[in-house]
Amino acid sequence: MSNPLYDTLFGRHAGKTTPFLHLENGTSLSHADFLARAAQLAHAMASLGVKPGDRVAAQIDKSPDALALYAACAQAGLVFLPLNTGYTADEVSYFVENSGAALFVCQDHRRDEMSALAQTAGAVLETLDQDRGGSLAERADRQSAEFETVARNRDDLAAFLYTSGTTGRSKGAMLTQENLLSNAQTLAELWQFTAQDVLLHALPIFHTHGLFVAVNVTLAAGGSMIFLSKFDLDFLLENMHRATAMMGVPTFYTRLLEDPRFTRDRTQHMRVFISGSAPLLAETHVQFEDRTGHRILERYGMTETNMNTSNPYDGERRAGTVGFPLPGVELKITDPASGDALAAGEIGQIEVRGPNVFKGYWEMPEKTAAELRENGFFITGDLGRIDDDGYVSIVGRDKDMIISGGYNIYPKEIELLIDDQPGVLESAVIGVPHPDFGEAVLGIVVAKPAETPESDQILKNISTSLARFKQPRKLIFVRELPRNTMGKVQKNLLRKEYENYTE
Ligand code: MCA
Ligand code: AMP
Repeated sequence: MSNPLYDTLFGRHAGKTTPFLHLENGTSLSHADFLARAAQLAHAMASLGVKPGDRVAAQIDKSPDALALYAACAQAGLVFLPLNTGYTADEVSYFVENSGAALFVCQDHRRDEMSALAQTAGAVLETLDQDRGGSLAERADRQSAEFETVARNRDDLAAFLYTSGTTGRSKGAMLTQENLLSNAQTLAELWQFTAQDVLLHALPIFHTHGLFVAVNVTLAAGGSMIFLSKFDLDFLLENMHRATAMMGVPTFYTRLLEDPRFTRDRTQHMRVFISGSAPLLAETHVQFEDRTGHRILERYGMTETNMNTSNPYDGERRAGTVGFPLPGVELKITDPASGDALAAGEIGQIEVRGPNVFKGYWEMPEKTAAELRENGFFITGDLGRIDDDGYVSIVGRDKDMIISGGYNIYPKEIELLIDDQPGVLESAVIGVPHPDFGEAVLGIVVAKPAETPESDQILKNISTSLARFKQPRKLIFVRELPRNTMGKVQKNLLRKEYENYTE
């Protein structure tokens, strides 16, 4: 019986005793050991009554066990739903409930905090920690290291990733085996990954970039990873000579460039540096080449689509562009009002179609219909242009979204919380330039007449409902928000007014 995702990414490495994960403590884990652990975790989940097709939500620290949980879900035919460890219990409760997760795996130290929400959602609660600790790890320790792979086909769901919207509640993007597999294989080939590659992996594994791009591409090629629990500049610099490739958000590259220890010598052994998730400034691209001789390879993707475009591996990597549509992916620029395709060079909304495009939003047929056309094209919400040579550039966003350090933040979610605070009439949340994170979150607030709400109190109140990285760095009080004739807040004017704001 076959299970394309498991067989292609994991199963074919069975029995290999060569290292798969090189860990920070100097030890390594072979493919065989990794797969044995995945099998134990698959048994552990089955013993808890979790069945093929069930969702498994996981808010756990990055570790070999956390990655093995992903492999275990693939092998057992479960839908993996990874969650940012920064999310508060309020945020998590929505995901667990909305997805109907059968199992919720959290960090051991947060078990008490999470137990009520798991119970309300009807999910079994287990814990998993970095060093094989936690109740699920202990249960797995007692299981067999061989698990009979559950049959799946390419159209079956493999993962749910939640992505917020401009109107409020997060949507669960349903990704199939085909979505993940086709993208991993295409990228591995395009970027010429082989079994000899060693990827410096410092990204979180709860988002598309760290999990489906970095991990799946490495697995598709049979390579290995230097697997950091989080971004650590010193460790990266010290270990770069052992690696051949790196993937990161632009903040990774600007941080490296800020450090004088990051020299041409240190990058000699590297084959490729890949960037995505947020715009890479053309000046960073140029600075990077001046310092190291390497031209960063920038690509563009989304939670709903995995990767859509990439600069070429062999051809010219053009700064300020995200390259060409991937093989098998169609991309067009359309008029946001009519949906008609625009001529080359014109700016419009980016639409994509291909085996990478998701199946829709979980139990949200209207939202799915609004963004995923019947003909298969997905409306990305990004604004772009294709130049005469076919390179795609992203010139802006039709959606109201902030990208901070590679994390996407939807202002609406924050505005709703601020607007609920005593003494607040209304608010607008915007992204302003930030030297490290690219953009930082700023809240512009209007108080109710004759009221004087306290900034610190508002920030404190909303902090229990909002991950730290989403919380505004500061609130600025104004008498009124600029509006157009339709009454819509003109965020472009606010962004212009506060563009030189520094913390
Ligand atoms: C941490 N902090 C942040 C961020 N990260 N604030 C705003 N934006 C952030 N991204 C805050 C913390 O809450 C803390 O606040 C302070 O900064 C220091 O935290 P620390 O953990 O030390 O930060 P760090 O480890 O240096 O993290 C920065 C980081 C990290 C390495 C840039 O955010 C990161 O790994 N980002 C990658 C995100 C990613 O993988 N995106 C891919 C999404 P305080 O001190 O005030 O408490 S997938 C995607 O977008 C699509 C599909 C694609 O195309 O890839
Ligand atoms: P998400 O699906 O929430 O992870 O975020 C995807 C969004 O990140 C895209 O719609 C783009 O707006 C943005 N993005 C990803 N890669 C790039 C890139 N290379 N340049 C500019 N924006 C990017």
